[in-house]
Amino acid sequence: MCRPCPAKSHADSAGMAECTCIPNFYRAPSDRPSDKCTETPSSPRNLVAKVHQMTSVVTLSWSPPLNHGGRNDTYYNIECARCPSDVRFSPSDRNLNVLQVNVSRLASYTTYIFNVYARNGVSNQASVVRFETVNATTFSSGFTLRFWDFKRLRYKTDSFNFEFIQLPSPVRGIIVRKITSTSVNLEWEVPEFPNGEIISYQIRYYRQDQPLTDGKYLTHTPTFGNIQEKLIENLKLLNHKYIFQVRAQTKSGFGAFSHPISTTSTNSDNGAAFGLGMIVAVAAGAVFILLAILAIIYWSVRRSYSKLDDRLYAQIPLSVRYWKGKDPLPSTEGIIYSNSNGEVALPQLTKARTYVDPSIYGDTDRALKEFTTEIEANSIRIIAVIGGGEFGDVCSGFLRQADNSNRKVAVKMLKPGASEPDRNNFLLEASIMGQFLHPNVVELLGVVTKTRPAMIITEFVANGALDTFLREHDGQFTMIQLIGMLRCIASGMRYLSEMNYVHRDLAARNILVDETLDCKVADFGLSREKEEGAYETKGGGKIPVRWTSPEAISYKKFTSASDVWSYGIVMWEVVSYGERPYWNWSNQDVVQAVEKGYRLPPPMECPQATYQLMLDCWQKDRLHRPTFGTLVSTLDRLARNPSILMNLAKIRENPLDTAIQEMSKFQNVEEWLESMKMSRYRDTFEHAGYVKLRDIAHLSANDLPRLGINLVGHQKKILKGIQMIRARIDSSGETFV
Ligand code: 32W
Repeated sequence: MCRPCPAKSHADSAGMAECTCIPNFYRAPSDRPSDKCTETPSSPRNLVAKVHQMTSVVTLSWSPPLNHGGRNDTYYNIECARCPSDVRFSPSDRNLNVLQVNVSRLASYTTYIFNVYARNGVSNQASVVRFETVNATTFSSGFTLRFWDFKRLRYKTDSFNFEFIQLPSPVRGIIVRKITSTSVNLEWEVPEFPNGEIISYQIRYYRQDQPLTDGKYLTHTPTFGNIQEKLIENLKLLNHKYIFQVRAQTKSGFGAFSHPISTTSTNSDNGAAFGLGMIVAVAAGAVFILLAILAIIYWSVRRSYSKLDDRLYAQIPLSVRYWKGKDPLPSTEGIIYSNSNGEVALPQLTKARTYVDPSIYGDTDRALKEFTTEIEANSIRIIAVIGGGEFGDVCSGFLRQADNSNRKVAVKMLKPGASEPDRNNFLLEASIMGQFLHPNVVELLGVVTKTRPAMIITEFVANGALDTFLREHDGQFTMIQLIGMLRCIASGMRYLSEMNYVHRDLAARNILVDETLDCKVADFGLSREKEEGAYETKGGGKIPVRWTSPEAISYKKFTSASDVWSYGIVMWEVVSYGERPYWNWSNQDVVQAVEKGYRLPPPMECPQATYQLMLDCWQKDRLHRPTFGTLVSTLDRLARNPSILMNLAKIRENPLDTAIQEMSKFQNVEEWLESMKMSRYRDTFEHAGYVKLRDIAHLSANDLPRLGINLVGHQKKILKGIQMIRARIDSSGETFV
């Protein structure tokens, strides 16, 4: 069969087996020879970058190219020149078939250039790639620490801003090139990760027999090219050994110093006594010998330092800078860079007063009068329902204030038809909240008790509950932002514990997040939001089992130390972006596992130090747990010391994890036997009439030989399995199939 060449191809003569593509047109490897030739797509259109004010997440969106090149396999790649090494593209930066991508974990107040490439199946063969460019400047990706003035009940004017910055990595390949009796020519390579434009290099040198503090510093302006060199003069090399180090500086600050390199003295050069020719000859000879020695030293030093080098290079060039004041970025003098311990004394907070248990008033109305303000119902305008609780709905609304301005508020309403005790409990919560005033505790504005329905009016916190908020922003925050949120919660809890208030229900669902990511502790009371499966009735009271310490579960020992346990769970929820603690395990399994010493594993990308803090909160002995005060200062130290945060916790496979998960998997005797690798006794149990798990729960050691299970090892294994089932039935009353 003879056919004309397909589109965009030609044949040099008639009857060719295959047609060649015309210039700039191609066939993809998967195309058939009979397919038309196609070209690369034109560039994406209407590329825009939107920077999210709060998270500094950059959203890039674009429209498809006008020309798809005659194909239908267009895809997009994103390139970002100076993005941090751990930048995150969601869903991806490669092979995108969507028209939008989120870029997160960018540095604060930095302008980034993004290229969006349109590609298709023939792009690999073409030399031109078409792209569109856009730039975006981020806001803060750190957090602000504000201080609360207890005397004036408002923020102090001083605050601290913390953020990660990228510093240049250490310079590489530092060597001494030329050496005379008084000078040295130092050479080095530019850092592997400059993380910005290098403004200068700083050379530090000191005599080996003198302390580092007597060291001298020189500045070198970068020259073009990979190798930089600097002549260092006025040295006394005849009798002394010198140590040299170099570091790079960008506008973010100095990187770490390179490994030290040393030079050894020579005493053969005796300048003045010799003739000029002699000097030159001796100097040349000395230099030659020295160079030979140095070359040997250089290689050996290089080798002995290569380990150190690895460590330096592995050190991710991140640091923290922080500054006082409310502005996003102060003048350069105001910025304090963290040093290796990063210690700075932060102002101490004034001691708070003690909270009064309103139930001692006996009469709710008296407690309310003491601690709350009555608000007229007609000054409140309800807008929308934003949540529901056991005692009624939570709504957003506006409160008309004395100066006639409207303030956005949250209104918790008592549901119609609530009983008198319900109403009392509902309002008791308000009289607890009314005693607190702290930036990290949700603020009560007033109550409506004179008219129905009764209402509790609080400040409105823009981003709602922390657990849902984190789930909606999965993976979008820097570790320092997460630490910032945790710091807020710890600070609010420190305040509450100083007031001798025990929360009993600290959980991410009871934390509110505002527009600046500041967190506020909420929910004071007995009106528990009924989250699916979060609470378990135990002897009258409801207990959020997964968040509660063992001593509080077993003998109702609720203290600030049990709040600290819950705080550890909240830390885990935060770092895992709202994962449910202990996943889908049943409450009984959680209690048993925790009792046996099992603890939640570190969430993904969790710094070891953060995980250690969680483990500290989950100490079995409550007296060994940290206090909220300690937690706040430890978190401050973490926020100021990024090198600690860089060391991530290793996730270890915990046998108990699998054991418990296994345990909830099987539903009948057959599955149970299989889980213990004891399926050989399947018929034994079946013939004896044991099918359901409940049937075997009462079996004892004496029953097993009767069934025909005679091996002692097998008996032990099966008995252990029976005990686990019994424990499960005992603690739950759960019905087994
Ligand atoms: O977006 C939100 N919810 C999901 C969609 O709803 C339709 C949301 C946004 C902001 C807030 C809540 C949800 N903010 C907020 N919620 C509160 C609150 C203050 N702000 C919820 C409860 C309380 C205060 C409160 C707690 C205890 N007692 C009284 C009130």
